[in-house]
Amino acid sequence: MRRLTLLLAVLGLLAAGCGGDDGVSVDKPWARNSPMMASAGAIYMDLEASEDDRLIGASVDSSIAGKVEIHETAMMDDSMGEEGAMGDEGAMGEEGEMGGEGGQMGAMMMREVGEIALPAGTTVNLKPGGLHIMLLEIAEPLELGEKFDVTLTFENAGEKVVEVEVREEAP
Ligand SMILES: [Cu+2]
Repeated sequence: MRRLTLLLAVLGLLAAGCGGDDGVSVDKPWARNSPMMASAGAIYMDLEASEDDRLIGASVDSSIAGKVEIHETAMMDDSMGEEGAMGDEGAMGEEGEMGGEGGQMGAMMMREVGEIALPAGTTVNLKPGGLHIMLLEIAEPLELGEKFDVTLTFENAGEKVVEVEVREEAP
């Protein structure tokens, strides 16, 4: 029994070591045009840090987009209303509740979050309807199959360049 425990501990260490050499591993990066804004796009991926880290910035070549921000999409609720960014909260709230199945977009809002926390060993998903890297002022609509580089900046792991492919849905 003792030996089995030791073996499991060793396997655990090996597993933890995999892919953690460069600090943050990036899986399944992809991008698409924003369904809501003609001049915008979004990048999604899975991030996992081997030690606590934070994604603090991202950039792409200016031929792809003029501006890159870290965003989060969330269902609009009372706490977002309190921020008052949109003003006229009462009207917005009612609109959202009336939306029903066809009005889901009306109840979704996104905001700039500036950074994404990456707790050690936890996979953080950037995905439609959640966290994403927003491409603003895109020069031309992204074309399916097109590939481009995004430079990710991590607080501890530093910069990492990742190639993303434009797709209709997650790989
Ligand atoms: Cu966004």
